Amino acid sequence: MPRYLTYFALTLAALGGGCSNPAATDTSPRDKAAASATTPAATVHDGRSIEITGNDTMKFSVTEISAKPGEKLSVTLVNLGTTPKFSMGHNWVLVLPMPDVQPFLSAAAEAVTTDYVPKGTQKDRILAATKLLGPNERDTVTFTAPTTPGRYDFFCTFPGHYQVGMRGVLIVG
Ligand SMILES: [Cu+2]
Repeated sequence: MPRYLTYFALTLAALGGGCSNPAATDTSPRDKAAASATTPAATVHDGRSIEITGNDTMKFSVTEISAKPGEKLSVTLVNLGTTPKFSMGHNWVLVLPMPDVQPFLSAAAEAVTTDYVPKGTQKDRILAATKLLGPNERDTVTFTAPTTPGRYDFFCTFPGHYQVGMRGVLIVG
């Protein structure tokens, strides 16, 4: 409590009350207004916001997302782990349905220079992707859900993380 308020309170106490003192009720709303003015506004993204965390256990906090066809979504991935990015980076990559995900994962594992995001034809299968994140980093990707109802897999393309279970599904319907 600021010193002048302490003094004010003590003065009121000394006077034996203050519940009905108009000065006291005047002060409170003004303080609240000042406090909210200095509170930073929340970051606004387009579309429905979905926050997903990942950590050193190589799992996503959200493994199923439902969306309407063509709905605008804003996915934020937060890496809450502590292991350095070069050995435990995480990203969130949404892909088109494919008969076998293995070729995609192999291409991703080899794409060291592009943060494990594959190039060429495999890249064309990506619908949305965040950056590869180290500890305490976050990234948001805004995209439009496919207009075709169905199940769209998402996962982390850091080598081995899909296999451990760092994956989930976007259900459009
Ligand atoms: Cu990962």
